[in-house]
Amino acid sequence: MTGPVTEERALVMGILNVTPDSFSDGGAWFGTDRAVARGHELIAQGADIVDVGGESSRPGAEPVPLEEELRRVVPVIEALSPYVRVSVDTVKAPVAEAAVAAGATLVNDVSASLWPVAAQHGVGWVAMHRKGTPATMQADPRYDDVVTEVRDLLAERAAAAAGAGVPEIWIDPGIGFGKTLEHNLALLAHLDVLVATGHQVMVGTSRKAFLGALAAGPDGVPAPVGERLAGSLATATYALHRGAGMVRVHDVAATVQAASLVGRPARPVGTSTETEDAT
Ligand code: HH2
Repeated sequence: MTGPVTEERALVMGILNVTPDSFSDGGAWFGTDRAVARGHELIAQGADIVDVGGESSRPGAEPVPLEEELRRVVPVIEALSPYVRVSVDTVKAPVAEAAVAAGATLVNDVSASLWPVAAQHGVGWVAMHRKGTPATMQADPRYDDVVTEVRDLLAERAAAAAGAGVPEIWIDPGIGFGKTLEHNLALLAHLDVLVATGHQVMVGTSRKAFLGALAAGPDGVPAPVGERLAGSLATATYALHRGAGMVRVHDVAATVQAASLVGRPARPVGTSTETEDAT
């Protein structure tokens, strides 16, 4: 192998949480200098987009005041946007506006409601599905048919965004946002239903709680966030194989490698021209 076949793979969005309380890396990149340094690491690992967020959306997270969120994300976006495509992970229109002014060209919106901002500024938009708010969303979420309900909501919002002139639209099932383990697995298994809408699909499973539950030990204790790489890679690879065009991840280097395999066209056995690492 000579390295990732980047021109043949789907996009990998690297997560940069400039927060003290994110579920897997809270505090690790908090503060402008640390966050910018981490952003450059993600770029070096092959991230196509760096997703800068200043407010955790984990279950139970406290809302962050507007001024504080601006203080967290704007300088980081200004510093990174000359080097990589930057998205902003926010549900606040003024933060999205300031992020775009600072160089972001994609609004990653877990509330699926900020398309007017994207339309006004001619930038891309990710519409993610969630049920409820971080404070309450994991308290007994229920659906009659989770796949259809998620698809219908996202298709409706995406149509509104397209009508408003948003130049680039992604839809995202919102794994873990008001979803049980079974809901998450159903959405992944039926990702083709989202792909069939004709919109580009992105998926974020990285290190999420359902992977911990699936990897629980014999005592039933969920695998901690640091031990969810296998599940993260497996679900990202599966989502890409099922037609997602982008995955949002913490572990960029490993995911780039996995994504390169998925995008690689199969060749008949015996036609390989590669000589290194023949085993
Ligand atoms: N998940 C999280 C945050 N933003 N955006 C999209 N489009 N899709 C997702 O699945 C998604 C998202 C939650 O993960 P993380 O940013 O690591 O944690 P926190 O919200 O605690 O900062």
